[in-house]
Amino acid sequence: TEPDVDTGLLGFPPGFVWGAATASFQIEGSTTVDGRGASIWDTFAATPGRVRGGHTGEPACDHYRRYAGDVALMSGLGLGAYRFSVAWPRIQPTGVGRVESRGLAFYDRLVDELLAHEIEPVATLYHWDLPQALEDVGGWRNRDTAYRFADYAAVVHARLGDRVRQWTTVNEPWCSAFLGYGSGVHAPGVVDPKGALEAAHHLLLGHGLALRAMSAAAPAGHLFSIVLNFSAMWVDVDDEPHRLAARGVDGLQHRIFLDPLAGRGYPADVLAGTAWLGDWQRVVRDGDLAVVATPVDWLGVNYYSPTRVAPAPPDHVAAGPFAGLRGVELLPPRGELTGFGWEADARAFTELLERLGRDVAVPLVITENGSAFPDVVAGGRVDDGERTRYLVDHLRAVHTAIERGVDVRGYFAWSLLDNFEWAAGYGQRFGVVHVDFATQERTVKRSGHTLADVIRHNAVPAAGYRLD
Ligand code: GBH
Repeated sequence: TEPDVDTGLLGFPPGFVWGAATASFQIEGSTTVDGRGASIWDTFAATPGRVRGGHTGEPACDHYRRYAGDVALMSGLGLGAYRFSVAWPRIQPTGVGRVESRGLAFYDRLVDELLAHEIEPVATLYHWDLPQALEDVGGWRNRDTAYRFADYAAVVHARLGDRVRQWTTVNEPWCSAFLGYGSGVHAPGVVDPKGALEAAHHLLLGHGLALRAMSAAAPAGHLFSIVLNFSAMWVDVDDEPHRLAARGVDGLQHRIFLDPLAGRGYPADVLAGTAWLGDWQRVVRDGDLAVVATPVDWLGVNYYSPTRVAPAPPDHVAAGPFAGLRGVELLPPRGELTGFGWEADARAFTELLERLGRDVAVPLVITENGSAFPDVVAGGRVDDGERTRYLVDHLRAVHTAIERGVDVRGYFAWSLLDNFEWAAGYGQRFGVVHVDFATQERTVKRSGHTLADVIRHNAVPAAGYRLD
């Protein structure tokens, strides 16, 4: 449709939720205080060669101590919601049994501070910082971890549930399974393709068990979700081999989660395509699929970039994280790239959202979207034109999808702050707020000011990158 002629703005639906997202290990620091146990990311970062520059979870954004200032910053941006994650090893230092009240107290303070600023807390229970003690007995390759996760979820929900209404179980189980146990580029750094598939099932099982544990005790109005990482699979040629290659990657990234969550079980083509690795389905016990299919209220969509796919000889095993994938080649990104080398093309986002609008029965929330670029602070300002363009282009893509009938309820920018970017350390900056890690000084970037304008208008400009 045409933009409003007077304002040149593309308006979002009334009540659309605007927020920003972070994750515990990426921002908190204070990794050894208040009884916190070690997580797999502490171990991984302490292992030479794993994280660029030898960077660790210290000091990150020192958010554990600076949370009040950070909430004030959110308030200044006009955020209506804040998506954060709870560090399991702060709550249960060994992942099982004894609860550390000082860890819970931190999230209490954070939630109270958010509510005092009228910012809705959206809590994620697992954003990759598994207690190391659980990894020592097999981590997500061990079925027991799913039960431990449900116990932990119930503890956090019981403590914060009087104030937190929005809950996500697991962030991007694909990354935990396939980067953690497939390619090993994320913690715990294991290369075991069959184990990655088993981990994927245990993550889904943990999600379902946690949902059941929480909703059994939940007051009316609590909303539960899972967050998946999505891409659009792009091919150069529209023929059968290319379509099949794209479908193969889509299967191992998307449908391996979407289908069981929707009660359809694991997709037949994924089972057939991965059988050569061995019978990973032996870990799927009677009743598991019903637990996994426990309904969610909304689906979290994390989106960054499209994926380029091409067919390869049938026995060719693609390098990288897609455990079990044969006959497919992942092509390098092209065109405009972000500082991380990821392709920036907002059309893929609209395409993905329309596809999810067709295939997913619940409303969607964009729980992460953003880009990494090196920023320069000059005269107290950060003029991140590229990130600003990425942001506005991707918001227009969301707007288009909504116009075409996709039920998208909110958008969370990744990320509020520059932070510990996993295997890339502090070298990749995703924040709409710049962080000087030496001084911990925060500077709102041009992208942050633009996000604030978007929120104030509940609209994006139809053309160009300025609102006022
Ligand atoms: C998210 O993961 C995380 O939830 C968040 O913690 C993180 O900081 C943020 O993204 C930025 O990384 O490797 O070139 O083939 C996103 C994970 C990003 C994984 C895109 C796959 C494919 C690009 N995905 N990536 S490439």
